[in-house]
Parts: sequence; structure tokens; C-alpha cells
Amino acid sequence: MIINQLLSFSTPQLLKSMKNQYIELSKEIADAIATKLPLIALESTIISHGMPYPQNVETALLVEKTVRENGAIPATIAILGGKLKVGLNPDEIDYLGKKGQAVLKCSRRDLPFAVTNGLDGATTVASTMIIAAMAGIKIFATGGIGGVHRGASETFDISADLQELARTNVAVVCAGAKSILDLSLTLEYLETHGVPVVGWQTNEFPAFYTRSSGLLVDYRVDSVQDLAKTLQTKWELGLQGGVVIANPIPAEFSFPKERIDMIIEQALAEANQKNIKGKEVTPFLLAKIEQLTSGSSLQSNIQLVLNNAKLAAQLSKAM
Ligand code: PSU
Ligand code: MN
Repeated sequence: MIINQLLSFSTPQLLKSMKNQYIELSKEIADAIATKLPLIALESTIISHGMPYPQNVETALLVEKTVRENGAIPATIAILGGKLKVGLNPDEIDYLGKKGQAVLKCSRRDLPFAVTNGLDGATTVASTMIIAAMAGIKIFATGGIGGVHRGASETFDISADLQELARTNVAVVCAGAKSILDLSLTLEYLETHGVPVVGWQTNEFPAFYTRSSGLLVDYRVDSVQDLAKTLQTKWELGLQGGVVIANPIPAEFSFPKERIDMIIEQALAEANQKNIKGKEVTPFLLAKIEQLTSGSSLQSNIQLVLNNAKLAAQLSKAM
């Protein structure tokens, strides 16, 4: 409620009204906002829970470098000592990467507890969107979004990322979603909640490690100018909520489909057998897949994140 109210203010008003009590911008980010430079939000759960150390830290730094090389300013987002931090320094990124899964994984519901108790927390797609919107950042790059899990009709396991996309005005550039999820149900859920799913130079919703999933996107867009115009129009029309910009992994880094499907089945079976539940499910599956491919899926993962960072930076410049 408070956040929704705050989101309707423009950034300087918002930050003043919060009296910088909860949010802390790095100097670079504060300057970039003041001078209206293009900014890209980056999440931190991908660092702590999405990849192993030290590749997680190396990737996070490389993603920031890629954003810069493409003309935008990277704003990696996390919670440190209870502060909503926008813009981390390399030591802070290293700290989150080293702590890994010992850091609290914070989605929307976790934010008030992390802040009140002065905790450190890694932000998911959902909570990164919330904090990005508070700072006035419209474009966010990551690897994959959360979604509707397979078997959700029994478990009700649907990532809070989807609900966030339905309400918060941030566009998320991703490589689709991993087929640990039910991609077809994920697209249905997004449709119900009015979240546009755009294919970047593709008609198909990509499946993270592979360029195709056999599922179509709503709209295909081929230029950043068209994409920027569409986002602007959506928000000028007062249509609340985000947009999924699905950018397929570059062909040279994609993973053989049969192989990854088999590994995902194996990871899902093990999660079932171990009775993994709630917010542990996604990190468990991510680590398992990485382990079962002896790290080779990690290379694909890293490359697709860099590819998304590049597109996000170009898009945010076009806006
Ligand atoms: N999918 C990935 N890598 C990730 C995540 C998802 O391929 O790192 C992380 C993101 O932070 C995402 C979160 O927001 O997992 C979703 O978790 P859950 O399914 O518990 O909502
Ligand atoms: Mn879940």
C-alpha cells in the first residue's frame, strides 16, 4: 500500500518523501538519476542463489561492465544491513557471492522483515523490480524469471515474480524461463494478469538454455526503437505492470535440448524425492542442474545474462 502510493510520485519526490530512510543510492546512481542517464537494474539472487562462487561474482562484475560498454549505468540491487541498496560496489558484490545461499533470499514478502531487522538480503526478480521502481529505474536485465512450477495445480508453487510483473512498472529483459517450470502455464498466467510477453527478434518464447520452447510469444519486436516506444505507450496509457522481454540465448552458446531436458527431469525428480518446498525449490534445482552438467550449463547461463545486459542497455538508451 505504502509502496504503491510511493510509486505514483516522481523519483525526486519519492526519494524525498522516503527521507532516504529505507533506500540508499550509491553516489554514481544518485548522479545518474540527477542527470537522467540511462540506468539498468540488476538483481542479486542470481549472484547468491543462482550461480556458484566465484563465477557468480565474476559474472556480476562482467554484467556491469557489459552494461557500461553499451552506454548505460548498472544498478545492482540488494539489501545490506537493512538498507535497500541501489548500486553496489565490487566488495559488496563479492560479499553476497561468497555468502551464497546463506544470504536471505528476499522476495516481496520478505522486504519488511529484512529492513526492520537490519538484515542482508539478496533480491529476486520481484523485489528487484520493487526497489528499481522506487528509484525510477524502468529497465532490468537478468537471466531467467521465476514462473509457474510444474505440478502447480497440486503445489500452488507460482513465483511471486509473475504477480510483480502484473503490478510494477519495470520491463525485464530475460532469456525466457528455465524448463524446470511449466512454460505453457507461465505464459497463461502472464496473459491473465495482462503482462505483455515480447519476443526479441523471435516469435517463440525462449527456454533459457535453448532458443525455442515450441510456445509462441504475443508480439515480436525487431528494433529497440519499437520496443522503447511500446513500453512508453503502455505506461503513458496508465497500464500498470511490467513487460517480459524475451531474448533468446545466442545460438553458439545454447545447450543441446535433449541433454538439458534429461538433466532437468533428473533434478526435478530429486527435488520431489527430497521433498524440497517453498523458496528452496528454485535454488535447489539451479544448483542441481549445474552439478549434473559438471558446470557446462553455467557457461550458457553466463553468456545469456551478458546478452540480456547488452540488449537492456541499448533499450534504455533508446528510451
Ligand atoms: N531462475 C534462474 N536463475 C535465478 C532465478 C531464477 O534461472 O537466479 C532466481 C531469480 O532471482 C528469480 C528467483 O526471481 O530465482 C525466483 O525464485 P522463486 O521461484 O522462489 O520465486
Ligand atoms: Mn515458489
